[in-house]
Amino acid sequence: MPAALPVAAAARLARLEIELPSWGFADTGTRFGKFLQDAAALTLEDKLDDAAEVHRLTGACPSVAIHVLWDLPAGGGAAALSGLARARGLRIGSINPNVFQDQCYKHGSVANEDAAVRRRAIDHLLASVELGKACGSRALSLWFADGTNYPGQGSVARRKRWFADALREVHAAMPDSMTMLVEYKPFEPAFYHTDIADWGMAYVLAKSAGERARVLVDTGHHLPGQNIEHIVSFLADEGMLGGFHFNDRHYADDDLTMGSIDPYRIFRIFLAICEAERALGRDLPVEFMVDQSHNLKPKVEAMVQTVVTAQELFAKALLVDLGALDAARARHDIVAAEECLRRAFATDVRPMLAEWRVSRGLPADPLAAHRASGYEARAAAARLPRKRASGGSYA
Ligand code: RM4
Ligand code: MN
Ligand code: MN
Repeated sequence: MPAALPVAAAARLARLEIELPSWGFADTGTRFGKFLQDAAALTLEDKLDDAAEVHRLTGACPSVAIHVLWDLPAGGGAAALSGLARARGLRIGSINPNVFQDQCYKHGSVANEDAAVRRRAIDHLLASVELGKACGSRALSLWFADGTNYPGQGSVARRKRWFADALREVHAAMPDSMTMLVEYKPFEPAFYHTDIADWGMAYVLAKSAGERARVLVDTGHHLPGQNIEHIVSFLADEGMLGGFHFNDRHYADDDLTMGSIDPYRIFRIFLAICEAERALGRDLPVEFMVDQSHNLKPKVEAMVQTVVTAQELFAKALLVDLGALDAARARHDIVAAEECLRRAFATDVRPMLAEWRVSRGLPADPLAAHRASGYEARAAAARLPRKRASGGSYA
């Protein structure tokens, strides 16, 4: 294996942009409790400051995903939003509507039996399109909590049609520059059936919504044993892979740091991307986003760790000799094919990445640079007095 990153791999890695979630910097908890951190962000400005710090350290995170009601509880403010991001060297990334927290959504949003609630949910989605237009966002990222808890509670087919109608209406309102991302999740908060439970349902709804709708793969949203890289390859080959929400899991939708539990899985997902890009002859037009809430780790540290991990695992995937892999496949040499993966995965890419970062004017070790910068202590000093007064916000 090479001592420095091969030129093409270094160039591709430099084009890997990872979108950070605003909600990853705020105090969050579990359904049993929420433990506040002195330096956790309270306001949208704090969240953008934190995201800018991660971008300064890694050079890889120029955009921030917005969760509409968590970041703009009062609504509006789109013009100010892009200005706030721009002032920090960032741009606004995906817009994430919220049709799950208000009391009216107790029995669902666009699949609610009550037409007035369905209308209200669609109106919020349409307002989110307008927000995205105003701040130049290129993605409307949709996740729905809709589902049922008990057999007989809902008509699956009728709910499916309501979903299809809603997504079509929202798609029709999107500008050409915007992609609709349809996220799936097998369960939680619903425990019997979830309306968009897997990639197949997301695919069907995206197809019926319109030509700029794609599937979003959240790596934490699969039942145990699911082969995620298979889904990624399949969707990419269909031109229906829209993006990722990266995180790791052990049991359910745990939102743990990417690669902390199963780095080989993330490596295989990146390899699926490398193979799809080779077939396509260019970079896949997908959004690489993080969806994590670090309720115990310091937020900025966890996010830096995430980005560095993503770069390491993508670099390892870029080291796979795809020519040798195909040659081994052609002669049915299973062991040689698997060894192509194992050799690349076992390579310690950290020295190569340190050198690559320095050559780009970035800290060799972003996490160490962050710890040495005093950012956390400064953020805590500035935020703690405000936090005492307000008690913190959920996200
Ligand atoms: C979901 C899903 C969405 C996120 C919500 C809050 O599990 O991952 O992407 O916006 O949580
Ligand atoms: Mn997600
Ligand atoms: Mn999730």
